[in-house]
Formats: sequence, structure tokens, C-alpha cells
Amino acid sequence: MLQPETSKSTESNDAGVSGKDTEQTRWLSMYEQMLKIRIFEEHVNQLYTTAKMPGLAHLYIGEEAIAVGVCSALRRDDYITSTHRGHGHCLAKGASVDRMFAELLGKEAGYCRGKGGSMHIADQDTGNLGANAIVGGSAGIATGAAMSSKMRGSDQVTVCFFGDGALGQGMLYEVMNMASLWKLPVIYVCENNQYNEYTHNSETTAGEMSARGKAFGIPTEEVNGQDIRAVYDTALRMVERARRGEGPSFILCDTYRYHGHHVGDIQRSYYRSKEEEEHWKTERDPLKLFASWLVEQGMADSQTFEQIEQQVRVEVEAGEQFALNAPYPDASEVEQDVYA
Ligand SMILES: Cc1ncc(C[n+]2csc(CCOP(=O)(O)OP(=O)(O)O)c2C)c(N)n1
Ligand SMILES: [Mg+2]
Repeated sequence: MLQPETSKSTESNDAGVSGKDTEQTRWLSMYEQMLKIRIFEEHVNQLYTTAKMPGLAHLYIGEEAIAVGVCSALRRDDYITSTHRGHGHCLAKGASVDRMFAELLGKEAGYCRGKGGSMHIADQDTGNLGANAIVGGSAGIATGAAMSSKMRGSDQVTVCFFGDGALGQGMLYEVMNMASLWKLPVIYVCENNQYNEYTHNSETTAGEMSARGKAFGIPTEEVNGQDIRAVYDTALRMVERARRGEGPSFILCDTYRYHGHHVGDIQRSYYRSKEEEEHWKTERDPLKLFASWLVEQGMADSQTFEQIEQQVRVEVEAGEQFALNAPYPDASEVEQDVYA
């Protein structure tokens, strides 16, 4: 997967491509990644509702700008930790759709040989230290990874993705305290999609969310999580800061999940209104907003979007077919890779 460069240079690159082309390539690649997440997850939803997928999944649709904006600011050898709503993080960090589908379908070719499923995907090759079904559970892993980079004298940065619900988990505050004291290269990215399962966060979370980072002296920025350019710009600055050894930061992203808490969650109208859903989908859709900007900048037209969509659909459909046809792991492997 094409990973956009980590600097916003407008100078010509080595291949003699003009600055505008380089920037255009980067933005279009980011658009493609966002669309890939959306289409991948539409297929996941379909697999689940047609009873072809075991287990459970939590769809990321609506939140794509955050994963792509943040991961585009990272190098391949930087680390991320993810959540139960983690497909977007995996794909944005470079996971392949075929192995993602294979994992979701419990197939041997999956990232965890089919034993992890949606909520436990990890991929060492792309620096993905793993999703985590425990809310807030990856904060310690991310901070530990950042500590390891520092101890090894490496300039690798770690991003810890978590939802607004994780703000209620004590471990997050323990590790933020340490990260600030020890100037660890970790970026805490809170995806505030307004809800913790079926409860609006106004009923679960007291005070200001952004105060959580500031309380530990951690530079904190609030970002419109539906605006990829805002997310990317903030992430770039925070990543560069961490790489220079200046310590952690906290990015609070405002966003929304379009689907229910998990696939198959259809009883959702009692905790949020259709009007609210429509508002986010029509006024604040990250793909629509990004597409309008690309057109305004003369970087894309309807043909560009059709081509990208066609390409993404072919890739996603091929990945899905691969996984559907792939073998399950042998029953004799059931205790392999199990640690107690
Ligand atoms: C420690 C813990 N408590 C409770 C749960 C059950 N649970 C699963 S997802 C979820 C809500 C998480 O909300 P948030 O962190 O905002 O993430 P979102 O689902 O909105 O992306 C809860 C309470 C859990 N998995 N782990
Ligand atoms: Mg939430």
C-alpha cells in the first residue's frame, strides 16, 4: 500500500514529479484508503447479516478520516494499538484486505490464523500491535511500546487509538502520567464518536474531555475528526514532536459511527435520533467533505472518483472471495499460540 510521505513538501521529488502532483498523489491515496475502509466494512456487514461470518464486529464507517489521517503521518515501522472498532486502523496502517477478511471468517490465512477475529487483529509487519476488546486495554501496550522505543534509542512513534468510553478507564491516566514524566513518544488519539455502546457520553463523562491530557501537562488538540486534512495536519505535528523526543500528545477527534454499536445492532433508534444520524451522514461525511475539497483544488473530478471506486471494489471483492474460499485451520492447531 502506498503510504503518503510524512512531510508536506511542495518541492519536486526525486522522480521529477512536480510538487502539486506529489501532493495530489498523496491526497488521492488517502481518499482511496478511506474508501477502502468503507467498502470493506460494507462487505463485512453483508457477510455478517447473511450468516457467513462468525463472531462479532464493530463497524468504523463514518470515522475513516481519523485512521487514515493519523496513519498517513506515520512510518511503516511506527506502532499503533487499536480497539474493538479497529478495521480502519489496521487497513490504514497497511493491512491487506484478503488477510483481514480471512481473519474475520476464521480462516488460516488470517492475521492471527483465524483465531482472533475482528477484535483481535495484529500485524507485526505493519507495526500494528493489536486491537483490544477491553475498553482502554491498549493504552498500557502503546505506552510500553513507546517506552521500548525510547530505551532502544529508536525514533519510532506509537499511536494509541481509543474511544471516548475509554476515558472512564483508570489505566489510561496511569500511563498518561508516566508518558508525560518520561517524555515517551506516544500519541493518544481519542475517537469521540459521542457514544459508549448505547449511552451518550454526556451521561458517562464528567468535565472536559480535553482536560484529561492537559491535566498531565500533555499538549492537547481538539480536531474535527471528519476533516482528514485537519486530522493529518495535527497528527504530523504531533508525530514530529514525538520523534524529536519532546514526549506525548493527546488528540481529541470529534466523530460519529454510522452503524449501530456492533453489526446486527438494529435496536438503536431509542438512544439516538434519526435526525442526528442524518445530520452527520449528510453534513459531515468525511468522504464527501474530502471529495468536495479535492474537486475544488482541481485534484479530482467525477472520473477520478469512479476509477478509484472501481479499483477499490475489485480489491475488496477479490479479498473477500479469497477468504471465503480459504481453508479453516486444522483442529489440531487449537492449542497452538495459546499462552497461559
Ligand atoms: C473494560 C471493559 N468494559 C466494558 C466493555 C464492554 N464494552 C464494549 S465496547 C463498549 C463501549 C466503548 O465505547 P467507546 O470507548 O466510546 O468506543 P466505541 O464503541 O464508541 O468506538 C463497552 C462498554 C469492555 N469491552 N471492556
Ligand atoms: Mg464512543
